[in-house]
Amino acid sequence: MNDEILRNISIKLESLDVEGTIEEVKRALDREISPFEIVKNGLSPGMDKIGQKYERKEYFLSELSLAAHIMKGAMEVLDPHFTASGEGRLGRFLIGTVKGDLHDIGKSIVSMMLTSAGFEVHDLGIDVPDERFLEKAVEIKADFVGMSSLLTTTMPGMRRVIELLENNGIRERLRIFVGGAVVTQSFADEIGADCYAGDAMECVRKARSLVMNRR
Ligand code: B1M
Repeated sequence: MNDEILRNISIKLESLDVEGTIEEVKRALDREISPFEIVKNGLSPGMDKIGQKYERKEYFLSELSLAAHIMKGAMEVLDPHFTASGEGRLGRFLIGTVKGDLHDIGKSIVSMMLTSAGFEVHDLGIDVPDERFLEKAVEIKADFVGMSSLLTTTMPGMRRVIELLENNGIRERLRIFVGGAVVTQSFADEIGADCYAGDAMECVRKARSLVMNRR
């Protein structure tokens, strides 16, 4: 039954059914399926299918925008269910999508899951200028800086931000996370990031393990 609901979420999202997707998400919550599972096994597979349709030129930008709108609606429904635990006791996590990049669905999921896992998350949003990461990291005394990029053309922004943090003497006290569809472990290694995460759960797991090892 639960698998069927999750499959329905994916199908409704893929077919760009605004109300149907939200209804299925609410049905999943009523069935006590966790918000993590709804994202991982319902919404994310739906977004993947949409990406594939875009690649096959069956969907165009207008469809992608509508999909993003539906995702946001679904995340608003899920948000209160990602109950914050520990009130930020695990550390301050600054996050944003790098300059020139407007993709925010994945980054917002990561933010919500980190909050829910007990981090104090400061989300700078999308198209974040390099200097903004630096200013905010200093202002909040961040423990972690996380950057998201979905475009090959915006990935170099991650390297620039790391260099900026280095040149201003705060790199060493931070843990830097990178992720997003185009980012890989080897790119993370190349630019000197501390952690790469392929999805939101991996990001939470790695951040938590760094905190635990530090204690
Ligand atoms: Co765009 N887009 N898009 N798009 N878009 C991609 C990324 C693309 C792969 C589609 C394709 O061509 N196959 C392609 C990039 C190709 C490349 O560079 N290699 C692309 C392109 C080309 C573009 C435009 C240039 C198109 C154009 O205008 N011609 C344009 C660029 C705009 C810009 O940013 N300047 C554009 C625009 C858009 C929309 C605005 C229409 C819309 C975004 C709306 C929004 O975000 N509010 C959009 C969408 C929806 C997509 C796809 C279809 C889906 C992205 C998404 O939300 N996935 C995408 C195709 C695809 O990825 N298959 C595509 C779901 C999300 C949950 O996954 O973001 O990967 P993701 O996040 C995951 C993990 O990656 C990870 O955790 C998340 C949750 O598990 N993660 C992190 C993410 N950030 C992390 C950070 C971390 C750790 C983990 O640490 C800090």
